[in-house]
Amino acid sequence: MIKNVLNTDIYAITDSKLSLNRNTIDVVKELLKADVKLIQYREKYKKMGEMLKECLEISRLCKESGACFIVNDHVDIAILSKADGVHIGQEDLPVSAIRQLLGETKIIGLSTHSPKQALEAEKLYKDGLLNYIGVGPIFPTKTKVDVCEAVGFEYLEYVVQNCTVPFVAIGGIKKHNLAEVIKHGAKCCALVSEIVSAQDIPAQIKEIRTIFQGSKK
Ligand code: 3NM
Repeated sequence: MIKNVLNTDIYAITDSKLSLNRNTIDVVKELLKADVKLIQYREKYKKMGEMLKECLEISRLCKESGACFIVNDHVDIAILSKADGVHIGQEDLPVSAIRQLLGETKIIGLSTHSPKQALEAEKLYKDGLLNYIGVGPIFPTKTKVDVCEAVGFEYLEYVVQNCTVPFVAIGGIKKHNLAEVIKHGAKCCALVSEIVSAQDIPAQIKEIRTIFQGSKK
């Protein structure tokens, strides 16, 4: 059976451009202090060497805390840093090729933005190649520059009703709209700017968790 890492409420994703000049390692330490169990390293503007160095350290910290560590896009860095897996987009290498590189035990997540992509991902999941999908952007977001228009709740509901692949809702999710996303069926949500741009990350995580607890169906 393919491993499900989305059995947690918050999926935190790094972005040093939005982190109020804090370095990524310090942000990850704050996330771990707040007991976040799923962290993705997503840095679009750093050199490969710097990313590898940071991922080696984050991988170690996550192992120490029992958190799952996913690297965005860079399979090579994921392998070298002994991360738990990678998260890729529709334009990256096919999931089957990445599975070949990573082996059976690692996590592979794939961003999806339409019912067609969800159905393709569902097949990959049933074939034991893919672990989870991202579903978004639910709301408009400035964090991901090359992403399509917001898909709204329509696409989220489609996935809830038609797919068995584990999914994480993403894109423009903030404290003020999180309850609605959960009510539409999302059990795991990824928030980038809302978490990494917070002055006090553990306090922000606590508030987000309270919303999760108050919104469970
Ligand atoms: N992926 P924020 S939207 C990284 O729809 C990412 O696949 C998306 O950032 C997708 O929480 C997104 O700051 C950015 O809106 C989410």
